[in-house]
Amino acid sequence: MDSPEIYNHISCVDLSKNENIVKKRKKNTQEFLEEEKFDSNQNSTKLSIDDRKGVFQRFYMKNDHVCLERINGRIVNILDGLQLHFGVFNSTEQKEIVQFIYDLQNKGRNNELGEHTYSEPKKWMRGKGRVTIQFGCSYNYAEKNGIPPDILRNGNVDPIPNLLKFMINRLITSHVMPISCVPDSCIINIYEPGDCIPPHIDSHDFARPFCTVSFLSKCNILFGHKIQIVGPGEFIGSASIQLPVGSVLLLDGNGANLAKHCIPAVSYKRISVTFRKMDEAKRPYNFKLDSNFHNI
Ligand SMILES: O=C(O)CCC(=O)C(=O)O
Repeated sequence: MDSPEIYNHISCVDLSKNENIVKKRKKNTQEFLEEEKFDSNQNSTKLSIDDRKGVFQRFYMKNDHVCLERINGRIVNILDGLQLHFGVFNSTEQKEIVQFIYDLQNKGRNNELGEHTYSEPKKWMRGKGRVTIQFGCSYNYAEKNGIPPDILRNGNVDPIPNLLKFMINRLITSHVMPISCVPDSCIINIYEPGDCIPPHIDSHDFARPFCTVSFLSKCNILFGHKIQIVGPGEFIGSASIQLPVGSVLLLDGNGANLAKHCIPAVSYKRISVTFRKMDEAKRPYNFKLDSNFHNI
């Protein structure tokens, strides 16, 4: 099922397009949009308005998020360091990834995944039912006896499957994630309507930046130096960013380290896949670095 060949067709089909993305991502967004405008004007006889809109929407990055808060007497942009990327995975790839995640969920339900890989809590109240599937390491979300959440050093967790490695490869080759930060762990969140993720700052057991890819339905992510919990799955933050289907949110700087983030109870089923590189000193004791990633 998870043989190395299986997802080769995805990488091959997109290779030429990918090279274009890489070239274009080296420029800043404004330059890129200008160039796209120029290209699409040149091609105006060939491209319909919808095609041209598609070109604009397909490959670009937004990194000018601003939300000023006063923290310790200083005014800071708590969203500094965030980037929202579009067009990194096409719709066919998104469908394959979602199907693969459903297959993983079935395996998890049949106890075919590692002990700490699959978790499906009982839905005893609104906001408390998110399914998680973790690879590379298992992260203990609950704070216990004042000990902050961290990576389980002794946890038995499955290695990153090939389709998720394909995603990592794409994130690196399309310059969303820097080569210095090749992710070696991943967490899939499956949200049913009403599920949420409460306010948190990702543990410093993980390097910055890290990123999250959104599937199935759009939702808003809230940020704030402080985020108020107003009810089950209901939060008030100082900034809200929409995460469209297929987008990749990269978190770095203040957006990753100063601001908390959360996903309020979603209205529609949603899946997110978060990729992070572990601090080498915090990796699980039995962690083996994947040879495929030595030479990315
Ligand atoms: O689902 C998302 O978009 C956010 C996921 C997240 O914050 C996490 O897994 O820590």
